[in-house]
Order: sequence, then structure tokens, then C-alpha cells
Amino acid sequence: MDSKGLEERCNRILREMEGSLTARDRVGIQDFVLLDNYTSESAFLDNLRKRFHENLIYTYIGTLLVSVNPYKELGIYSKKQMDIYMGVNFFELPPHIFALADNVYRTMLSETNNHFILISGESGAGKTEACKKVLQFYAVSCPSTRVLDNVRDRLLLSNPVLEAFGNAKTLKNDNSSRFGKYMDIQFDHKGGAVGGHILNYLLEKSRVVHQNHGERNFHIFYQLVEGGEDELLRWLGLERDCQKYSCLVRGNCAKVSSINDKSDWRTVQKAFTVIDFSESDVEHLLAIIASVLHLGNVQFEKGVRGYATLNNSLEVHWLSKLLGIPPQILQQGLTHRKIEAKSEEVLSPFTIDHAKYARDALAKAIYGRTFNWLVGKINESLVNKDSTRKTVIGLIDIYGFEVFQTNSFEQFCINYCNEKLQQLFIQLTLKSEQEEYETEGIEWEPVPYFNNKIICDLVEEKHRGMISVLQDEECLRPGEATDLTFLEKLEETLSGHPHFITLVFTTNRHKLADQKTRKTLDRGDFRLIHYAGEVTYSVKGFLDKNNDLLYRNIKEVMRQSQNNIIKHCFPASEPDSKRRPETVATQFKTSLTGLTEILMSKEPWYVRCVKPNDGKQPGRFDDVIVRHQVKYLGLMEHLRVRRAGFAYRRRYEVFLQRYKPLCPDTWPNWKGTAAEGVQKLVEHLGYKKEEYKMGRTKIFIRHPRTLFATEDAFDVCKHHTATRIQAKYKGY
Ligand code: AD9
Ligand code: MG
Repeated sequence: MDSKGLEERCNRILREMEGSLTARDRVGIQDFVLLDNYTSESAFLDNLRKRFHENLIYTYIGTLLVSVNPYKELGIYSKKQMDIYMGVNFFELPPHIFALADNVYRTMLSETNNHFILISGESGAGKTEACKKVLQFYAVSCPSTRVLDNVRDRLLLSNPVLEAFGNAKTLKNDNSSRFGKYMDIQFDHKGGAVGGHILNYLLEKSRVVHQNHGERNFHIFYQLVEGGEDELLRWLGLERDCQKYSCLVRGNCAKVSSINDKSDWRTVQKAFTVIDFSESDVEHLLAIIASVLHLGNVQFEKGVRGYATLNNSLEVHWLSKLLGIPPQILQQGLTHRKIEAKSEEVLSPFTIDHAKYARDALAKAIYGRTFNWLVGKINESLVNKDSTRKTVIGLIDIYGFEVFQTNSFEQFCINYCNEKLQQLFIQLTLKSEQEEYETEGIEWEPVPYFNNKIICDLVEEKHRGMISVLQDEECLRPGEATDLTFLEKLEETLSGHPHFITLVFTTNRHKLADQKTRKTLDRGDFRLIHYAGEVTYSVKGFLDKNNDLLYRNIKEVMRQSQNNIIKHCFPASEPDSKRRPETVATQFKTSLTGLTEILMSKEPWYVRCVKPNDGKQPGRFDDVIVRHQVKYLGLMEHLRVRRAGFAYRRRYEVFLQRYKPLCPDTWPNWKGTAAEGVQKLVEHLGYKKEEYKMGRTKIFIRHPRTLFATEDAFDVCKHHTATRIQAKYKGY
């Protein structure tokens, strides 16, 4: 295509975009970058609302995709839709998650580098659904062979298994992710999906033994009880009645209308076979799930001198059978702990409260470790042993920011994780974007934005951050520290921090209820002013949950298990608890730092999910709720940076190397500098002056459509060359 053809094509795209502008009153515009009044939050909101009511849930800000949860099936994810979006330039079709997925994929192939898609938004905003759509798109659109189809099925079916074990109904979302997930999809140089790897982050284990009102335990328990075949349930000693199991009914809502446990069970069963679980793996896994249910029903009675004894031997019978541990050993493990007295180990009996605590700790440990085993097992089935170079697309789907009436250690970790990802977003978009303009010497009007680094530091800073205080409090003063002493220590260390508030250090303004839950501060609370709003946390249980203590002798009991998975999860080589390991929050912090490093080495893409209302209702767009999210997701700032800035940049060498066949002056052997070559090239391609800028090392292109048009011209050129070569060789 010559430069005239190219210009025509650009103009056609522009006309199409403008065509959609004429319909703007009804359906809004599909890229916020084209919004006239782009600094106005109300105009932004109007556009999002209009589109939402037209069932147009996707809108771009440049290449960032904003998605509003429709809470209803829209029929826009069919195979036909996928075909439409496959291989088509990003801005030529209405915004869609498939367009983004396709764009990432093609960029990865053409640039042979690694990418990730960060999907963020608060709980229930649609992250997990978006992640699944991307995966489905790749499954359908990537090249297919028998081997690749096998990998594809495994990638797809790892999802229902992970969701069964790691998701649960909460008050915010009937299918809430209770673990963080980062999944790499590996591609070969032809674009075939050849493998994958999953990293999982901090599962909310406490849910195994406790659920708030209106919430459930992890889906798998209900699936098994509702869907398991009669014979299977008999073998596991289970009845087909969730009400019989105390750890399934704490939230008093075993049945949920939007969830079909029976059919989900069938999907999970099928998935097990596809992802290489042997019959014995499945048996042992289900034996563990049933054991947790039996363990939850274990009750203690007051025995001699008030110490705990076990009163229902039936539960112990089943536990013993399913875990393959002699009943006496189990019984002793559940009612005693080993302590060292004068270099001798003696058994000390539990009080009833203590025994309940140890029982719950065991249930959590068994489930949490089994979950890790499960991820490891899935990874084994996704592994690609071929050592040829692969490129990857990473998908991040974590638990979204959440605020409940009562917030505890779990919310603290989840919301901290969201702070970290927000920080990454800021670093990669707003901050680095502006810094790059500066270093490249491009004229630039800085855009102010709220940098949440201050909150990340508050939580994770060495020595004086909250996680450090939490770790020290336990390690330096084991046995003495309590939740309240932890709070006092926080007050001492953080007094005056603008994002940390407790009753002691409050002004009248702060005693007021927080915005979201209207909760006033009590003595045992602290409030954090997160990037996404204020959250009041109750300090109760922080130390305990952070320690995640499992007595040594119960570990020894588990080591005697004949269940292969339990054996794997409680290895003999486990470090002795005498040397205190890092606590939960410290480990979480370390793993999130690791995640950030992984992501920093890849090219970022973003999906920002927005929740339209708090009632999970279709068709309701609550302005206050959406406005709040638009604010804290930094969408306005992102738009401003995009508007003022340049959507694409390429190092001169890379740009010239790729596109030089398009210009006779540079093709085939350009002798000048890369920058001069690029200048020649863009002049030849007819780029308008305002469309690009030449930096110190890179060319900056304002609109993606310019680059896409160049890319199209390149495709045509490649095609011509191929035809010419074919024609040439035909003669021989
Ligand atoms: V959490 O942080 O894990 O609690 P997510 O993952 O952001 O949250 P999720 O994707 O699970 O939310 O979406 C919540 C529910 O919204 C889903 O179960 C669907 O019922 C609904 N949803 C989300 N996205 C879509 C969509 N694109 N189309 C239709 C959707 N329904
Ligand atoms: Mg989710």
C-alpha cells in the first residue's frame, strides 16, 4: 500500500470512528480518548452510563479496556464473535475483551516478547469472568493440532477445578475468588499455546472453619455433597445433606440460587480426567475434602479435670479411615500437645477451647496445603518440557478490593494486594509514562495523580511497616503479645501517619463513621485510608491468623497418613516450628514482591473492571458507586495522560528494522543512523507532523491507528514479497 492508500485507510478508520460519533447521543463513544470534554468526570460517567444501558459494557481509553459488569448474559462471547475479532485491528471493531486479547497475542508474536494482562477492580466487578474470556479466546484462536488441543483443554479445565477449591460465595460475589492467581500461557513461535504455569497467592483458609452470615465455604464441599454419586458418598461416610456439616452452614446459606452445585460437580469431575489426575489422586483428594467435613463435626467434652475428650467416635472412625491414620493416634493428636519439659517431651492435655482451636487449625492446614498441592498438580499437567524459546502472556486475576461490615486480617491482606497492583499500574502507566517523556526530551504537561506508594509503604516498609510490626510482635514476644498490644505497637510506630487512624489518634472528623460501612471506630479497630476508600479493620484475631500455628505433634500425626496427598503436604523434612518461620503476612509480602518483579519484566496491558451497583443487579447503574471506582482506579488520570501523550513508542532500531521494506530510501540497506532512517520512513509513509514526535532513542506515535495502518501496509508488503518469491521460483 502506498502512502496515499495508507492515508485513505487512516481516513476510513477515522470516518468510522466519527460515524460512531454521530450516534454518540445514544450509545456514547467507544474510546474515551475521543471524548470532547475529556477532563470532566461527569462526561466520563455519562459515556459509561449510556453505553451500559445499550449493553455496550466495554470502552477503551487508548489500549486500556474498561469493562462494566452487566450482571446478565449478553451473548457476546460466542465462537462467531471470536472469529470476528480474530486478527482484526484493535480499533476497527467495537471495544471487546476479545479485541484486547487478540491485540496482545499479535503483539507478542510480532515482537517476540512477553506480556501480561492485569485485570483489576473491586470484588464482583468481573475480573474472573474477564480472565476466563481471554483464556477461551486463546483456546479457540490459537493454531490447533492434536497435541496443542490437549494443552488447550488442560488450560481451560484448570479453571473450574481451581474455582471449585478456591472460590466461594461472599456477600459481594457468589463466585468470589478467595486466592490470587497469576497464570502464564506459553506460546511457541508459531503462536500455538504449548503450556502454562500458575502461581497462587494466599488462600483465605479461615473460610474452611468460619463463614460470615450469608456466605459459604469453598464451592467444592457443596459440590461433593450435592453432586457426588451415592456410592462415593457412602465410601466417604457422607450424607447428602449440607445441613449435617457444621462447617458448611456457619453462614446459613448452603443453597444459592445462582449456583448449580450438581452440574458444577460434573464439570469438575470431567476436568480431573483431562488434567491428568489419576483415579487414586481423585480418591485421595476427595477423601481429604470429606475429612475436613468430618473434622468440622468433631466435638469435645469435658473429661477428667476439665480437659477435652472426644465424644463422637464416629467422626474419628471416618477420619481414621479416610486419612489412613490409626484412630488412637488421631484422638491423642486432637486432644493433646507435646511440650518440652526439662529436655523431655511430655503430652499436655488441651482444654476444650484449646482443642477446638487445634482442630480448626488442622482443618485449615489440611485444606490450605491440599490447595497448594492441587495447583502443583495442575502445573505438572501444563508443563512444557520442550526447551525451545517460548513467549508468554500472563493473566492476573486476584481477589478484588473488599469492604465488609467487619473486616479482619483476610481483608487486610486482600486490600494490601490491591494496593500493590495499583502501585504497579501507577508505576507502569502514569509515572513511567511521564518519566519517559522527560528522559526522551518530549515536551510534556505533567498530569497530577494520587500515588498510593505511601499506603504500600505504610503496610510493607521494613522495620516500621504494619507487616513488620506484626511479625516482630509475635517473634520477639511470643506468648505475651496480644491483638491489643499489636494495636498499641502500631499506634506507637505509626502515630501521625495520614493513612492510619485509631481511636487514640483521632480527630473528631475521624471518629465519624467511615464512608462505606458507616462504622465508627472502636478501641480494637484501626482504619486505613486506602486508595480505594476507607476501611475499618478489627484487630481481633490478627496475631493468631498471622501466626497460623499448627502444633508440632499434630503435624507428626499427619505424617503417619496413608493418604498420598497428605503425605506430600506434611513432609518429614518440614522445618521444626521451634525456629519460628516467617509469618503469613510476611510471606505474602515476599510473594507479592516476587509477582511485581515477574510483571515488571513484561509488557503490560490493562482491563479495569467496574461494578455498576452493589446489588448484583442487571440494568442498574449507580452513579455514586461507579464515580467512586472511576476515581480510585485512576481512569481520569489515565485518560489525561493518554490524551496528552502518545499511545505507542518504539526504539528507532526496532521500528526501522521492521518497517524499512515500506520505503525505497531505507530498503534494503540503510546506511545512516536509525533515527534518520525512521524520519525518512515516516515522511515516506505520510505521517502528519502532529501524529508523531522524535525522542532521543524512540519514535512516539500519538494514535494507535497510525501504527496499525503502518502494520497493515507491512502485511500487504509482506504478502507481495511472498507472491513475488513464489512467482520467481515457479519458473524453475
Ligand atoms: V472477586 O474479587 O473474585 O470477589 P470478580 O472476580 O471481579 O470478583 P467475577 O468475575 O466473579 O468478579 O464476577 C461476578 C459475577 O458477575 C459473575 O459471577 C457473573 O455473574 C457476573 N459477570 C461478571 N462479568 C460478566 C460478564 N462479562 N457478563 C455477564 C458477568 N456477567
Ligand atoms: Mg474473582
